[in-house]
Amino acid sequence: MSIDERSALIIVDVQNDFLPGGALAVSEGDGVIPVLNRYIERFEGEGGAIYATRDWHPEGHSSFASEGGMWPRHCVQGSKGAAFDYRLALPAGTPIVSKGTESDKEAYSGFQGTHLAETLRERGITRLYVGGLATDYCVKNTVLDGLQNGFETFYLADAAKGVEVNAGDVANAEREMIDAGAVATTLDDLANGHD
Ligand code: VGL
Ligand code: ZN
Repeated sequence: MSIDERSALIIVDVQNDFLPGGALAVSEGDGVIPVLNRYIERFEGEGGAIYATRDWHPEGHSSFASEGGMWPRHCVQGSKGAAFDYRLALPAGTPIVSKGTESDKEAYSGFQGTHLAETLRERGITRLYVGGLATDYCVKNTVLDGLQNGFETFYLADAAKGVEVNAGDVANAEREMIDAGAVATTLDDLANGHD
């Protein structure tokens, strides 16, 4: 079994602010870009769907340190920091899922406060392949919500990087996803049909 029209690649938050030089940079976060581009090629070639999520906060979002939150100001709607990295080869027309758009609500998951689950179901999607930034926040929560919503959910272990606020956060996040029923996979696994 491999990628088909019931499969969706979910690219999480590959935005300038989460990349080196950005406001909330994930160390070596740009390393996921060439790998995600290869997944994009595979999904395009094999008829899979592709979605991209973005963190899309209003000014003064409650997650910002200025408001007592735990993060520096990041991914403000329309800012350069909120834009996708130019190297990410999103096909024209890729649906964009904006989250964290309400001032007083944190939304680490692409499903939270969005219509992603319904959209995927309406399209007949049953399997999700989730990668991007950051493993220990938005990737993890998107994977967990994917499972919660009844999708067979794969974690792209070679195409995700974490913030690691505390040492071990990424390893813990990976364990949590697997324990919840996610399957860790890589490009090689897909090529060899292990999924
Ligand atoms: C994220 C921290 C704050 C993420 C978003 O995309 O993982 N992390 N907002
Ligand atoms: Zn955020």
